[in-house]
Amino acid sequence: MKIGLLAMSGVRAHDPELLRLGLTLPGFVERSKVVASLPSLGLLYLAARTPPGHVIAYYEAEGDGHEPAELYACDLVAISTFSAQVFEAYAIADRLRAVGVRVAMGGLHVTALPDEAARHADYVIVGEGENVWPAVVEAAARGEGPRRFDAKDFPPVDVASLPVPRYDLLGDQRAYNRFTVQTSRGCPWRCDFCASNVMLGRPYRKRPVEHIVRDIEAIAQLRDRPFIEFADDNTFVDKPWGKELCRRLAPLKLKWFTETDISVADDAELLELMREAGCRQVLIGLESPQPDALRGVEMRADAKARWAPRYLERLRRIQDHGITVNGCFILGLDGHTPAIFDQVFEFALQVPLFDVQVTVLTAFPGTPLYTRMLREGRILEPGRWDLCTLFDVNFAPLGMTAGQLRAGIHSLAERLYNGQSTEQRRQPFFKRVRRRCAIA
Ligand code: B12
Ligand code: SF4
Repeated sequence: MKIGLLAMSGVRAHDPELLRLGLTLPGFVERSKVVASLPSLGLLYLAARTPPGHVIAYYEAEGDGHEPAELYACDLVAISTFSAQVFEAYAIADRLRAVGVRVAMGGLHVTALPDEAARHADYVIVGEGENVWPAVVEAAARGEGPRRFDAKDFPPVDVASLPVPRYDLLGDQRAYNRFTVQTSRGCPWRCDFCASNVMLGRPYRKRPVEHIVRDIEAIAQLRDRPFIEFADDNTFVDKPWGKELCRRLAPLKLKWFTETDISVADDAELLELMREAGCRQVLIGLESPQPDALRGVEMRADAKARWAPRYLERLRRIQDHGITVNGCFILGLDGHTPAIFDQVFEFALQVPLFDVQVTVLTAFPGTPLYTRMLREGRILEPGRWDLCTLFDVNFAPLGMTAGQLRAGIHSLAERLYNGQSTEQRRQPFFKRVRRRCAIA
């Protein structure tokens, strides 16, 4: 069979005012530009698990109507879904099926809502794909009719036996400036809004360090000095393993970025090793500078509410080690009033945070937050998955109106990302790094 893997690429946002701001504020577009060109790691894993005897190719679509023509010559097309682009993916799937191409759909959105996806796909896959995919390919090769595959009915994915993702399929047609590698799957915490962790419902699992190095070396065969983005939920949960990882990465002379919780700040040795291993930035979900607004958000141990009172000193400690922080705030939490916009702005400058990401509270399907908001009648337009962008408001906040939330994020974005604030947030970091270099 000829198999096409289709990733929906780019970032999504509908709010016209934010889109306008995005065009004029460099700090706002920087990260979106960088991340928009990341390939789909999930599909590259499936490619590596495809049984022999099939021809396989990787494609990307920027949106509905932009799918490559080559897909129509495939026997089977596998589409990976996030909520924000799922309607575009469904439209493409419908067109492919209309001309007889079989369509398999998996990923986070489909895992949460398999019945919805079954209206648009021949094969719907729930959960992690690696051990299910060979059965999907065989079903398609036999010409089997529509069917659902659940990862629970297959052996669980052992992260110690993951293959090298087929990075070689990416070719040269897109300017991929970063590559994703996973060092771990899952997260020990349970934030009520988190779509990535809750969805797959598996415990935190870390990969053998030598496999991570093996995957990075595979990327280095294709690109000189690649920038690596670890596509983890929370990389440095296990500190001794994290240190071992950094020791193995250091000789590779890489630059990398990852997502982690703030507990890295409490281990000076780890921070030192991270910097020596090429860590350029850590993205940390702070969610709110206000501990009260965080109460109950992390459902296992109220970790974020407990951490928040010491955010300032811990963030400074990370940046003092020469690693920039991208601090992420969620606006519109139940404990937030319109005062939150000034509080976030002041906090970002007080640290000062090298990068800041402000997004609106988003109820992704499958999350505890979504179930609660639906029960409370607070979703403004139920089923509008295209609004699950992290930038579009689709719920009624408690401490302000939806309009105040929209206006607040607009003005906050304008204040945070203008040239003067960006300079104010970044300059102290550069000064400290120069001082460190002079001392060393
Ligand atoms: C890298 C990344 C991106 C890249 C994606 C590149 C790409 N084309 O895949 C970019 C930067 C483009 C991106 C964009 C967006 N992202 Co993003 N992103 C991530 C991140 C950090 C890692 C994803 C990843 O690589 N995971 C590792 C792989 C191995 O897992 P996977 O993709 O889930 O695939 C496995 C299974 O799902 C399954 N599977 C997946 N697809 C298929 C298909 C078939 C046929 C089968 C059988 C199985 C299968 O098998 C795979 C292997 O086990 C996650 C956070 C996270 N930790 O997951 C957020 C995350 C996925 N992103 C998110 C969001 C909200 C967005 C945006 C909407 C942001 C925006 N405003 O634009 C956009 C979506 C637009 C779009 N193009 O779809 C949310 C999604 C929530 C949801 N339910 O949709 C997440 C979970 C972050 C979060 N916690 O909020 N993102
Ligand atoms: S700490 Fe991050 S990855 Fe872990 S559950 Fe919370 S939001 Fe998700």
